[in-house]
Amino acid sequence: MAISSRTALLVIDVQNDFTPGGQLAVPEGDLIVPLINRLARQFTQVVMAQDWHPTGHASFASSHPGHQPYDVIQLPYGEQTLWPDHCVQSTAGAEFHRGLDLPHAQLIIRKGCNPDIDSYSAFLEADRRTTTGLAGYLKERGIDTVYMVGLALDFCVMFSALDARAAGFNTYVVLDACRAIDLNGSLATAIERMQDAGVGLIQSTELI
Ligand code: VGL
Ligand code: ZN
Repeated sequence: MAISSRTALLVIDVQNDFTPGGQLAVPEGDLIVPLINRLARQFTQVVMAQDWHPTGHASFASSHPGHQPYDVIQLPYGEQTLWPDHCVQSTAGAEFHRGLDLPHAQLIIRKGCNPDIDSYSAFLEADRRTTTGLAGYLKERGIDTVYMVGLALDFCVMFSALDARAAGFNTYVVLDACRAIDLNGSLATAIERMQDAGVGLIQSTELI
C-alpha cells in the first residue's frame, strides 16, 4: 500500500521501562519492535512519543506515602492510577528500546514532564487542557491521517488515539504492533472506547 505524505506514523513510548526488564514492563513489549521498524519504512512522516517524568512525579506510587503501585487515587484533575517509578528523565529506562530503527523520525514529543500532571496522551495532558502542541505540528505539516503503534495499547496508545480523533485526524491503531498492560480489564475497555470514538483498529497486514 502506498502511504500518502498526508499521513504520519506515531510510535508511542517504545522505551526500556515498558519492555521486559524495565520498571513498568508491558508483557511482550519488545516483540513489536521489528514490526514497528518494518511499518515505519512505509511512512515519510514518523513521530515518536517518549514518556519523560521528573523524579517524584505525581503518577509514581513512591510520591504518595501509604500507597502502592496500581492503586487509584484522586488528584486535582481526576483519578490517577499510581505506577512504579518509570521513565525518569535522562535515565536508561527512559531511553528508546535499542532495537528501534527509525532514523527518519523527525519529531520526538516528550510528555509527562509536568511534576503534578500525568500525560498518557501524546496530545493532551491528564488535566485535559494542557496541549503538547502535537496536533498543531501535524496540522501545519498538512497531515490528516495518523497511524499509531507502541505501548501500552490500553493506556498511552488509547488516549493518544482518542485525542487524535477528537482533534479531527483520521486515526488508526495497528493492533499487532501494540501490546497492553491489561490492568482490571483495561484492554477490553480500551478497544471499546476506541471503536466507539471511530478509531480504526487494523492489523499490520493491511499496511505491508
Ligand atoms: C504509560 C503508564 C504510565 C504508557 C505511561 O506508555 O502506556 N503507562 N505511563
Ligand atoms: Zn508514565
